[in-house]
Amino acid sequence: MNKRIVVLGAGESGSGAAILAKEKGFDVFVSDCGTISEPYRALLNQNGVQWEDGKHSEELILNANEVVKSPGIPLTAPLIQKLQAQGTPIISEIEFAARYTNAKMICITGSNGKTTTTSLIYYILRNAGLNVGLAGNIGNSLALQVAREDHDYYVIELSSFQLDNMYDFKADIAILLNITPDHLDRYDFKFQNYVDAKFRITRNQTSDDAFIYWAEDPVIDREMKKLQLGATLYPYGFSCPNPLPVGEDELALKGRHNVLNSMAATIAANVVGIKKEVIREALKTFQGVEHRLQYVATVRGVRFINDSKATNVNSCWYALESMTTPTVLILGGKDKGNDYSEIDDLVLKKCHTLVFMGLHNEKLHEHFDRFGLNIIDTNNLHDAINGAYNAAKEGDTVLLSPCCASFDLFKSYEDRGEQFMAAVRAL
Ligand code: UMA
Ligand code: ADP
Repeated sequence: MNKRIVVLGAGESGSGAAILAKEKGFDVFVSDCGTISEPYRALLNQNGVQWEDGKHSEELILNANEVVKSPGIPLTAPLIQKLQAQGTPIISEIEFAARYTNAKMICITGSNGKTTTTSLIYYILRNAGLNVGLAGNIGNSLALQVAREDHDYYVIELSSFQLDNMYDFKADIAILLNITPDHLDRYDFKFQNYVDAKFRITRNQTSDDAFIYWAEDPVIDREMKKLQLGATLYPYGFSCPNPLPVGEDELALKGRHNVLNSMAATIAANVVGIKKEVIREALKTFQGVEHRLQYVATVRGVRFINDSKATNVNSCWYALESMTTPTVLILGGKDKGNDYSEIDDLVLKKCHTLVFMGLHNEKLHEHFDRFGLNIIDTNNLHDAINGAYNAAKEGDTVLLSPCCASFDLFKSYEDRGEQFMAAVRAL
């Protein structure tokens, strides 16, 4: 009998894993407790994959030889606990997909800057003419690409959720950008659990592999003093030798954090062996990624910036740090166990108005009301933008950098950013 692989969740990750498992000849079953969206349903049907949705039928799941878990499903889910208790191996889609490719794996993790740095590295490798795929938390299933395409390199953005269930996987090049509190609701509200998940990116690395990390990050620095890693180490930062082949002012991406992201990308490209001229040109021309400190428009002298992807406090810190004018900050949404004190100094230095935009603004009031700033309380985008616009003077910036996830009022951070930009353009 064929080995039975059960895939839990049929979004981008699970559907891709199911297609690859089917292609490799396993007995595959997909179970999703929600409604499988139409494109994924069609993909599964076209490939003859058996599935169910609206439930997790234990009798069809607990008999698996191995389970591929979608990253959005928490380890605390009762079904996962049951599988663990009976000793069924549970792996991530990345772990599964990597078994079926010999491509070089360039993996990027960190609390902030993953998508930007992943996209930049992909851009450099493409410009160098390499056969490269872009995968992982950036939104593309690695498994589907391994099933359908044949790349020599993959640039893979890894979330802590994906790293949680990776065991034998090895990154040829691993990058750790920074570690600040995020997703604590998934880590028992213990920061160290999240730190440990991030460091799983170095698992199985040997001296033939590269570990590129931001040496000035206090959390990374503390861990590096504790750990004995097998990889060849490439620390970077403002206190390390400067790897950039261009001046900071020539970088297409602006802001101090992007200097760091560009350093990490440059070192990765050097390790791959890409010519300096190609790296230089790419750093000068890379267009950046939407919803990250994205300029929207200037209306009556007020600049509007969409930083909807700032879903934690640290990313908002970098956004505020890069502000050069008085600022009206729009923040709020689904709180993930945030500690707002990290941005206190910058809020006091740069902002005259805070606009709270969320269904539950109590925690924001509790933290920020005592500062004596102008506070505007809203529970929808329309009121938030109008409030911000009325409070802003000519020359000010209205910055949407919410520190929070978007799911209380929006479908996703992209949806929040799109709606914000459309509303600004309609002012
Ligand atoms: N589901 C179950 N059982 C459960 C819970 C959920 O069946 O107990 C089902 C849902 O009904 C849904 C499916 O699981 O149909 C969704 O799975 P998922 O949440 O893992 O989402 P995917 O579409 O598979 O996308 C995932 C990543 N999502 C998350 O980690 C939440 C995507 O990252 C990633 O791009 C994709 O795999 C491919 O690797 C997104 C993300 O938000 C961008 N990541 C977080 C972040 O960046 O902060 C970590
Ligand atoms: P991620 O994929 O890790 O969420 P993104 O590249 O999408 O990272 O950026 C998320 C947010 O973090 C954006 O607001 C962006 O401006 C900010 N950011 C980007 N790089 C860094 C960095 N190195 N440190 C802190 N914040 C960053």
